[in-house]
Amino acid sequence: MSDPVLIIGAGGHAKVLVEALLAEGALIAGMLDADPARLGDSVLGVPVIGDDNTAEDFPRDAVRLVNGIGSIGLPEMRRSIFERFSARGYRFATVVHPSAVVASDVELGAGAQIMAGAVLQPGCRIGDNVIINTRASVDHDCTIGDHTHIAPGVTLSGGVTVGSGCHVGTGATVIQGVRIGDGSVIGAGAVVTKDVAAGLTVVGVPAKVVVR
Ligand code: JB3
Repeated sequence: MSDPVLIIGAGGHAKVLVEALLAEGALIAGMLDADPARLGDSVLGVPVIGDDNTAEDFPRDAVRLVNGIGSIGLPEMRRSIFERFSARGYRFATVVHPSAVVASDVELGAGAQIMAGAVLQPGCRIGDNVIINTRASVDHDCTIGDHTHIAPGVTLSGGVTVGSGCHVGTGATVIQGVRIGDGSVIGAGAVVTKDVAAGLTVVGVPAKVVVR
């Protein structure tokens, strides 16, 4: 990484990103948080320097952003941060923790975040603003749509397609070849054995629809 990065948010997800960025050797210019009470805090030694307006103090071509807003359900706030700053001409850095295993041909979208211990096998395509969280395993030829969060410990078998704006909850398993539609939520620990249409929430083993 060459340009310094600014992290949007200073909560739990941002803290894990700071650790990954420091491990990558990135230069972190600071963190921006909407909560004025956070101004002056530091996270693993990185200062909170302002809110989103503070980004204007940095020329767009001399800094890259890291989206530190996570999600525990649909990633709408995270998506909105990415779209709002992208529309204003900012670039988002990809983050790949050095302990992640990323096959040589994997395609990573703008701002994709691959956290510690994740494994991405050959043929995978990871969209913009995606989180592949701690120790998630994404096997060969999977496609993950923009803004989707693959939570810690998820297992995706080969050839799985996950749409955009989805949440695949902690420890869920998706068997090979399954397609998950845009905006779906997969509950923590679910085992998904069949395709899931767009906009559904499924839970359980085997996973069943609970919200349409
Ligand atoms: O499950 C895991 C491993 N991580 C979760 C992550 C994926 O999602 C984590 O446990 C949390 O559930 C969640 O992390 P996140 O998004 O960091 O949540 P939280 O710890 O609540 O921190 C959110 C921070 O973002 C707060 O400090 C807010 O003030 C700040 N914030 C909210 N909206 C914002 C904005 N900051 C900026 N700059 N701009 C905003 O619009």
